[in-house]
Amino acid sequence: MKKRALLGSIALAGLIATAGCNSRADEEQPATAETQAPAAAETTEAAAMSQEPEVEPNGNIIEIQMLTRDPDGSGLQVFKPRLITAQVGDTIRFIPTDPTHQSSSIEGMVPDGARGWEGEINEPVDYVVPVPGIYGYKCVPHYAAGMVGLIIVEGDGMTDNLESARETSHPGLAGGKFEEIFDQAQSEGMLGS
Ligand SMILES: [Cu+2]
Repeated sequence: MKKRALLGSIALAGLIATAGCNSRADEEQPATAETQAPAAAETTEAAAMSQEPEVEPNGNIIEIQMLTRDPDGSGLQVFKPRLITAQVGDTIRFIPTDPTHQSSSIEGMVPDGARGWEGEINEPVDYVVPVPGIYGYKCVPHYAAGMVGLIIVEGDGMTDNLESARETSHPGLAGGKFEEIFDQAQSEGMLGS
C-alpha cells in the first residue's frame, strides 16, 4: 500500500513537471507553435506557383529584408523597408536575413488580376508584381506582432483596391502598423493625388 502510494505520487510529480514544461514552452512561442506547421504544409504548392511569374519580369529587383530586430531602430520583427513603390514587372525579393520569418500576401489586400504569394519560413521569395495596385503582406508567425508591409505598384488603377485594402482587418498590432504605413504612403504622395 505504502509503496504504491509513493509510486503514485512520483508519477503525479512527473506529470506535473511535464505539464509545467509544456505550458512554459507554449507560453513562450504560442504564435509560432500554432502557425508554423500548417503554414509549412500549405506553402509548398504556393511557393512552386510563385516561381512562375504572372508577367514577364523586367529585370529590376527590389529587396526587402526579413528581420528579427531592425538595426536602425527599436523595431522588432520587421520587413525592411516595409513600404515601397514598384512598377509592373519588378521582382520583389524577400530575403530571410534573420531566421523564423516568411512572407505571404494578405487576402483582401491584393488587386484583382494578381495571384499573390506565400513563402516558406527561412526561404527567399521572388514575386513579380503583375498589375498596378495595393499589395499588403505579412509574416505569418509574426502577423499579430505587426510584421507587415505594403507594396504600391504604380500605374492605371493603382488605387482601385485602396479602400478595400485599408478596410481589411488584422490581428493584434498589425492593424495599427498598417494605419501607420498607409498614413506614411499618403503623406509622401505615394498614393497619387
Ligand atoms: Cu516574422
